[in-house]
Amino acid sequence: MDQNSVSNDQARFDQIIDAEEKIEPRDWMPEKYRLNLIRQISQHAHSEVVGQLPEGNWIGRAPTLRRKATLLAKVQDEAGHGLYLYSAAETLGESREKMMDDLLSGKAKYATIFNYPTLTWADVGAIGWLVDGAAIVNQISLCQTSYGPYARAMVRICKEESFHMRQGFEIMQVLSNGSHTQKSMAQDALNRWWWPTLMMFGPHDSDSAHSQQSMKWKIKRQSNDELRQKFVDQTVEQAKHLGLKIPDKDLRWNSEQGHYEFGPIDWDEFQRVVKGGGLCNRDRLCARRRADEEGGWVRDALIAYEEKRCVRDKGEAA
Ligand code: FAQ
Repeated sequence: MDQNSVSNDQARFDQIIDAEEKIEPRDWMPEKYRLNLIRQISQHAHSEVVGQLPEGNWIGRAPTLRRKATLLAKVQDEAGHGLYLYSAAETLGESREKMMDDLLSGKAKYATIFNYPTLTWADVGAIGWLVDGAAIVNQISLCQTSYGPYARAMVRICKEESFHMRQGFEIMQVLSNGSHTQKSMAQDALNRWWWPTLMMFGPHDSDSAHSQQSMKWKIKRQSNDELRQKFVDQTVEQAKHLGLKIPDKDLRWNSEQGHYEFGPIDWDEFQRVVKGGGLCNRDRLCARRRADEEGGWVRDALIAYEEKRCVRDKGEAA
């Protein structure tokens, strides 16, 4: 390709980004834009898929039939989100097999939050309220991302995530208004999930390796710190409504800024969990590897069926 056509392509790409239009799979895009998107979208997909495991742990022990049916539907939705996202990454030329291999070999990252254990039923409520709540704050922003297939997947996912958040909040509401023991369970879950949830938004802007370029390309529309602040501001009010206490002695309303100030995040813990040292990293990968092995026969059967159908169709066409 000559130099002129590359600069024309780049100019067209810049024009689409500036005009707030979407880059589509067949459009020219800078190689680094493509690779950065594959990185972010595939990590996001892995998070959805691994994210089924902490709550899946409670499907067999949900306290009522209604709770069980709702939880089943929620966990199934997360699998669906993974599929939309893997499909979006495939439009950038990445194969599903490569993404899966990277997850199963431990090479790929996924959100650290899913490496924490779900010890009580209240954790299911806390995940819906806090983890899905944080995911929505981030994903509403991503509905405006510059890559078309990712933006469209986000719109669909956000609709389902808001149902997830409501079911989690409702579990917390019932527990908070229940017996002393139930309220203590809800508080204990909030105590354990609060700080890891704040880590979901990624490192502070000053330490975020990808943010600057991703914001220029409009892959990310708001920074890690902006989104984290938005989440804190809305969630502190919700905790008050539940009568629960956010486990942060430095939390205070700053009326000049119109925001809650909060205490320091333990980034050493974040790095430890990213590197595989969380309580459940090993269990999560083992569970995904087992699922991959046990599902192998289904994939083989589907491929064999497809091959047979192609041979039959060719025969009929001849
Ligand atoms: N965990 O330069 P940045 C959900 C890594 S979905 C692990 O700031 P970026 C639904 C980052 O990858 C939750 N690693 O990176 C659900 C990078 O490493 P790399 C997932 C993290 O991409 C609910 C390095 O640190 N959501 O919860 C994390 O610009 C309930 C430097 O960071 C998404 O993925 C982390 N939390 O910003 C399911 C949303 N944070 O690649 C089941 C889409 C950062 O250089 C139950 N993703 N790192 O090796 C994003 O918005 C962005 O990727 C960020 C990170 C904001 C996560």
